[in-house]
Amino acid sequence: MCADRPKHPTLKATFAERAKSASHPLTNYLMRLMELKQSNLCLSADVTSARELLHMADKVGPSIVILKTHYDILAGWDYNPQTGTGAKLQSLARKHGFLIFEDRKFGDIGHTVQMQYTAGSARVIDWAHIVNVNMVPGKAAVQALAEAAAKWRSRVNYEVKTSVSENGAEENEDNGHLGTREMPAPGPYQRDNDGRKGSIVSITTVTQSFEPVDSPRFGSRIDEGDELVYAGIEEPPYERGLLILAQMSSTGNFMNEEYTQACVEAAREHKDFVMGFVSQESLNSAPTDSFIHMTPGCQLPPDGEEENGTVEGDGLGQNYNTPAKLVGLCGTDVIIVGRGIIKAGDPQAEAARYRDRAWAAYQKRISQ
Ligand code: S5P
Repeated sequence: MCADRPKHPTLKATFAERAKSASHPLTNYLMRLMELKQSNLCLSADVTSARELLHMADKVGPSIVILKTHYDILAGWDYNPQTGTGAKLQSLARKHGFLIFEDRKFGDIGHTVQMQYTAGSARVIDWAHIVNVNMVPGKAAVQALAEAAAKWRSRVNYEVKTSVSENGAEENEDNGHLGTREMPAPGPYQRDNDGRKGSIVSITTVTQSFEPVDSPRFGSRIDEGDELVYAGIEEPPYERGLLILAQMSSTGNFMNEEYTQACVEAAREHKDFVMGFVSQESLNSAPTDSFIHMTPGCQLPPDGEEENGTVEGDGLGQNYNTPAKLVGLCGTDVIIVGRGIIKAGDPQAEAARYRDRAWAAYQKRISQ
């Protein structure tokens, strides 16, 4: 299943060693977190409601280093930037020590992916440390996302202050991101005798300005769990990271070797934003490559049958391999597990089992 590639030095190095040479601050952080939690497990929380997602994140949080979401499959996602589902996830991430990876697979022209990433009701960039891109439209999508993230980063230490005033709003100035915006809002109208809308008699002005803040803007303290912060490591850096979807786990996908290599080239061109890949194997090949690899399509045979058990696909194109194969043989770093954990009778215990097996495979790999 994985290509017979020359062994790259990153396959033998510990995550602590690789953290030091990581070109992306979030990769450095993640690798230190992995060593601290002794976990290279990402939960793909493909449940059906935002409520279940938060419940699952809280239960499984201690075993994982990344929580992967598909926000658009969840019923009841609350879009409020301060108190909604994204903010609550951020809170759980701080409590348990994990990063959030929105598996959005952006795949459009640069301008559109920028808007999908930073705007709209979900405002993915505000709560997801990591996102991924499906590079079919070309490298420009990577460049565009990198620019959007850099712009977002440049204003992250500022918070929006909103004030409202009545009348006298002469100016309507827009100084850009760090300036002041004034938007006339509908004010009271005088009615004609027959009840039709007449002339405007007052103007309400909503003023939004960005002010510097010392505390993290996106670590909103929103519920009782907020006081808890995972000990032993600082909070993650503000930098956002990208994974390029370079290989897929599904039967008959169209990502051939040439395509995968184009993904690797794009990653090398944007090392300050691209952390690595969603792939089926390690793609580090140049001496200076230090990318991280995350791999879905992972399941374990039932407990007690691991020695001789096999894992079938899901009947819808998904293929599964064990952590031993993916981490040990194919050299991936993080396993991504969805239904193997969330459909288990005891997801918490099952997550611990996957964590143990994936970590053991990593330890075996670096010791060989
Ligand atoms: O090649 C891929 C890439 C991804 S991101 N194959 C995948 O399965 N995924 C995602 O990983 C998929 O969208 C799903 O969220 C998860 C696998 O879920 P599982 O239930 O099959 O473990």
